[in-house]
Amino acid sequence: MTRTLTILNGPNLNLLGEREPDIYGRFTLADIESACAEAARAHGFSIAFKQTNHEGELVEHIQQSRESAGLILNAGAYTHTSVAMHDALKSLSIPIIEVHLSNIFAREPFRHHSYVSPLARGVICGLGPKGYTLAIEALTNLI
Ligand code: CA2
Repeated sequence: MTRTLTILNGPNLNLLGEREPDIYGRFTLADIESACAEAARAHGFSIAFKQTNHEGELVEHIQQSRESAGLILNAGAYTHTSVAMHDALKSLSIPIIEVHLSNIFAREPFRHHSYVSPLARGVICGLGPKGYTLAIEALTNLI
């Protein structure tokens, strides 16, 4: 069985560390990738870590993730809008963990609905970058 975990990040997450530090902190996406690689390695896994600002590309990355052992997904704003992403996730049989840096339930009402959550084995939000490494721990236990 493959020992790769796919970690996908949606729109604007490439801007981490540049703006809105009050909401998202001062770390960059590269910092998160390094922490994930280290956490995965400790459990005997490697990672395929990706970010896209495009909905169709996110759908393609989700389709390709079927080759991996599990998926960690922070779909950014597409979490709240994308039926195409929901349909792609529905076609997967690998476990999915949904992650958000911020607590989406403490923010605007339009962030309270997720097209990912009904298809996820678990949801982690509001814990900043730690949410990603917690998701790796959970996922490696599930696999
Ligand atoms: O809290 C999260 O992880 C989110 O997925 C982040 C998304 C937001 O639309 C979701 O509701 C919750 C936004 C990511 C934008 O990231 C930025 C980072 C720095 C500067 C501007 C945007």
